[in-house]
Amino acid sequence: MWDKHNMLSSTTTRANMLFMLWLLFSSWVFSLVSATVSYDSKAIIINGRRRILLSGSIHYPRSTPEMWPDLIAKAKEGGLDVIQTYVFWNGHEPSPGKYYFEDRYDLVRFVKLVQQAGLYVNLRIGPYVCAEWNFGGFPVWLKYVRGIAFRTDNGPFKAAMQKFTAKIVNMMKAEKLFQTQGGPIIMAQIENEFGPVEWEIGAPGKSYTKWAAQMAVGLRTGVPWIMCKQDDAPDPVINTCNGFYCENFTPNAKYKPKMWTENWTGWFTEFGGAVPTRPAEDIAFSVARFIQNGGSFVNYYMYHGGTNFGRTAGGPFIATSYDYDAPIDEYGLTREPKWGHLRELHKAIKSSEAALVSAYPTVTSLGSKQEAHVFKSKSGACAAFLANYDTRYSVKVKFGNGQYDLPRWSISILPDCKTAVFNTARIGGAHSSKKAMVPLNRAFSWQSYNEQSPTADDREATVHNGLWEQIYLTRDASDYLWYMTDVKIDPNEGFLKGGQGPILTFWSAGHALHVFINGQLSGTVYGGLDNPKLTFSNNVKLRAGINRISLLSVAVGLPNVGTHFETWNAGILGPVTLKGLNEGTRDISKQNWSYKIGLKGEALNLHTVTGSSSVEWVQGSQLVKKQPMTWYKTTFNAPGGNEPLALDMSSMGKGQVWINGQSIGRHWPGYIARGSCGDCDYAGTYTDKKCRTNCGEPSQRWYHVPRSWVKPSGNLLVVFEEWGGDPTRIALVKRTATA
Ligand SMILES: *[C@@H]1O[C@H](CO)[C@@H](O)[C@H](O)[C@H]1NC(C)=O
Ligand SMILES: CC(=O)N[C@H]1CO[C@H](CO)[C@@H](O)[C@@H]1O
Repeated sequence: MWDKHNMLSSTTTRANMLFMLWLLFSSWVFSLVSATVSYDSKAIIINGRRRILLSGSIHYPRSTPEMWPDLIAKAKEGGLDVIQTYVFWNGHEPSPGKYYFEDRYDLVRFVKLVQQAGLYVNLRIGPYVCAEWNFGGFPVWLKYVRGIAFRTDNGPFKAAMQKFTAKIVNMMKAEKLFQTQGGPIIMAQIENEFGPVEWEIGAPGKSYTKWAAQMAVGLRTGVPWIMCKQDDAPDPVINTCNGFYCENFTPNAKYKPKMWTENWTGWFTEFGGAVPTRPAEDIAFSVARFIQNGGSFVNYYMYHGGTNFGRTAGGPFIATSYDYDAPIDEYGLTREPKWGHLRELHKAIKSSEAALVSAYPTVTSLGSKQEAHVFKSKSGACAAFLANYDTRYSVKVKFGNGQYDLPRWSISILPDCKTAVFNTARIGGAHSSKKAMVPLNRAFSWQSYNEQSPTADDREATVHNGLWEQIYLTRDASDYLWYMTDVKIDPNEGFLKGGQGPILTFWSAGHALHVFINGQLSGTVYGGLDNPKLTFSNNVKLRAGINRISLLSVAVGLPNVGTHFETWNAGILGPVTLKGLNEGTRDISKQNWSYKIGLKGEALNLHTVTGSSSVEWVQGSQLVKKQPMTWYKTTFNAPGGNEPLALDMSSMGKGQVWINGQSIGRHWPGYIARGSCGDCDYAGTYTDKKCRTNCGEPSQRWYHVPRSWVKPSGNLLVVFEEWGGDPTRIALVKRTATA
């Protein structure tokens, strides 16, 4: 019953047999041999049945456990079969050997909720995850293991990676969560988009890939492993495609199915960048195009993006919102018409499943830019996809005995080869309404506390002769590191007799920085996603005698992508010079510098109820506004109802926000989105530069306040503001459907 594509060569047959042997062996390891997951050239096979699988990424720490059941239910209602998630190592092992699997990091609970909903799980263990997540998911302590180099043929790294991967696999096994044990996990992923790195680093990369595949397979999960963006994924690991389109992807062996593990539903937002969106018509088109070309597994990255709470955002400069223009928005509400349109697409694909999994497509031309892909099985099932690739013209095509209207850049699906039940460019009107932020008219009553800049003689500071890299000192326990030194100015300096002060110049590896001279803010500089590095070069006001120079270097998320990104520095590495003195230019890099990790307010836990009562706050007419380095606090009662909540922070600059001691993330509405926001025609190849919004406005104005973090009354809201802002204009809003 197979057409020519299915005539297996003897080598592939042999490989298939080896694979079957491997499967038999791995299932033998478990006492429960009831369920199996395997694959062939067509599809993933679950319990003997080939399946077209529609999957969506939901990252458990990017929402709250209270949100999970509803997110999963909406994914199911949207027509998904599989939930895909990464596993976030740095969340699970904050210090070596000390594991954390509670609250938002309760992986077992998340997987079990997916199981209860009747969906499958694709567990992308990584443990490198990229994901715009801090340090790509690696714990920062890992960088300081002796002799380590990440993601290459390196002993200490491989040992650590294997230990964590085995820990997760064993945890899943102990809870019987693999499909072969009756659980929902049908697939696991090792590494992540390593192909491009391997290409760059060569031989050690190649042997690392082999090792990673063998190590993973050796853990005997009983379910297939995948490697995405890894053309040389060794058998039996399946290599899969990531991208905005994947229709032309072919796996590296004829006996592997064509899988698309990251279909980007939108794109992430960076502070300082415009907000990318992707039209629903184009996503639907890309998915239909993949399926019509023989694809059998599609994952939406992201189906729900969520929030980079706390300091989990990677980068540097990744925004707190990880909304991703996904079918379920950051707040857990369906995004229309995207969610509804894709649900219709999924129904059409599922109605065609019998034909799709049992036949290869016959492709015929219907015009210069039009094609029919027909799947006809021996048993009589027939499904057709009629495609119009023309970005400018819609056309009428003849197919079978019928005529079909194909809008430009669209695909119609005919599950019986006769009736077009869905077209990717035709969005039905039945989808529920759009959502908007609606202010809840209640003013907060604020109190303020001023964070003084410390000086080189600070008793808690560490003194070092010369400059230190930032993360080496902070170990990322805080965004903030103070670099402090004293500069002696002779009363005879020329500039003191009128004229400008000397020019202070330094270079920093990033990411943002404030300059304080004798307690006064004398400048703020920051980099951006394209270039986190920054230079400060400005006249500063110095006086005769001792001058206190305090530089606050600020990290905004550690890098998550790039070859050996773990070696990227942050902070002031020098030289630091003063130009325009009688002696000419003085290099102050090599003198004594004092270092202080974090803010005073952080050390005092001002974001908590007990901590916040440890200092004197002022209020009323004394309330400090538009001053840098200010802490604000207020208490409020929760609004009724159950709509998601957010804070409108547009009157503020940069800092961090906490509700009842929990960090809702970094705020940075002062970083205005650069670039141009042009037209957004759904037709034509999508890139993340197309269909952008928010240009000239804050990259992120609203910050999600999870409902489960607020109690009916007496909620403590704390804001730390670096730049200066007007807290009286911070507003609580609810996200709700507009009429
Ligand atoms: C620099 O710091 C070291 C170590 O704290 C100290 O012994 C030394 O006296 C300092 N030098 C100056 C010039 O202050
Ligand atoms: C190389 C790259 O950008 N990879 C990324 C693909 O998609 C998302 C971006 O949101 C990342 O998580 C991947 O790792």
